[in-house]
Amino acid sequence: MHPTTSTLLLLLLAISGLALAAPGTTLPRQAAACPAATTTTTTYEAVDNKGLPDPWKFANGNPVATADDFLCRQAEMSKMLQQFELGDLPPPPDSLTATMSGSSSMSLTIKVGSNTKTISVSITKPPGSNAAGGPAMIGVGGVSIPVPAALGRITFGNDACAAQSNPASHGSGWFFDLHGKAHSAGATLAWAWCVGRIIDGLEKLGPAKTGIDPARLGVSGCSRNGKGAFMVGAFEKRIALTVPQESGSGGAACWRISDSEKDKGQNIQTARQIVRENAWFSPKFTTYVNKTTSLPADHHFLAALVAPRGLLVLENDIDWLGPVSTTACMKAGRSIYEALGVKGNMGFSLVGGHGHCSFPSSDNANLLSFINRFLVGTGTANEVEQTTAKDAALEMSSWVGGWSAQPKITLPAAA
Ligand code: MCU
Repeated sequence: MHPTTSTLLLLLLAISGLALAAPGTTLPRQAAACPAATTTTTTYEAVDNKGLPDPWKFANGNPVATADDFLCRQAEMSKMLQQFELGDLPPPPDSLTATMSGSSSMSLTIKVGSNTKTISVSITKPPGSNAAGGPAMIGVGGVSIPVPAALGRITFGNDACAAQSNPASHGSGWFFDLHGKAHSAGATLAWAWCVGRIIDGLEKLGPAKTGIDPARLGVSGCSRNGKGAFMVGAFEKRIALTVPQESGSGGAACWRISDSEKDKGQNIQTARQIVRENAWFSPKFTTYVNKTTSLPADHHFLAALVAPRGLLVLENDIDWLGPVSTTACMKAGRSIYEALGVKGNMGFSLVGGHGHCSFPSSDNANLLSFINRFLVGTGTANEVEQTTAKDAALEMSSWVGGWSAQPKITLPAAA
């Protein structure tokens, strides 16, 4: 039997449908940047705001109503976080060269002004990857989540980029060798910049040499390195999937909510404690840690910066990490994804009863669905919003009750 024109057409449609579903084309990427003309403010005022800052209002009070507005609000959120707590994110380096030594080590030579550093990065190619390369997970100091064997792995030695022993670590590491010891960046933001250089190297060498498709990179890390993984996803837009694990305070928790929990007698890490413990944040942050209600940006904005890309936030019910704070903060973050019509691109899972950084097997399917959706390019992500924190304890209306009505924004189609 000869195929009719309509069956041929159907066949063609099916083929083009398959082509559209190919990995790399279905992954939500960061949309375009904010049109430059609308980003005029370079420094922001402190606020006096008990509730979480309203994502739907610019600092000047203007509403955030369109896709362009949102992209510009993201730029504003990024600058605010840098100004108040993280320090400055430098531009890309003046030059970067990359070479592979053997099949599992990439060497980068990076030049900023008159400073030059050469670093090596350990890479495990995705098994059987072809010239197009496969997906890979970047581990900030390694990963503590089960990464499927089909993925490549990149170990980011974050301590060498910016040290994290104590507050006096600020200024140590190859980030500071390049930018100067007095650079304002806290370690977690420095790590985001350093990961950006690894991605530069992967892009320069190309998938045929590295085995990795730089458009299909995930990032994860646990605890202090989970704070880092969140910053990497928020500030490095080439990351397709961000999985911060048990990042707690300084990661998925909001500063204001942690302070409020502390005031209720919880043994929870707060901003004023964290700057005395380590160099994760900028020295600039010390000005605000005793009055977190003055911050124009809190950590629900980290989720807003990752949006619309894949984000799966994993938490634990350990008091110090702030289960109420991480849940309420990330609920607020997820409502931002919702306004963008991509609520499912962000998941939040707080499962208790397991050791710190030991991944609970009950989350296996959720994690796999996010990896498949955002890195492999197959299937749909599970709908994930679960927590042991009780609704009443979350007091959501006191955190987001003062926000403008949630807009409906459609970001431009992925490039
Ligand atoms: C949850 O991350 C940190 C926490 O912020 C610190 O206060 C504590 O000392 O260490 C945690 C961690 O990194 O554990 C491995």
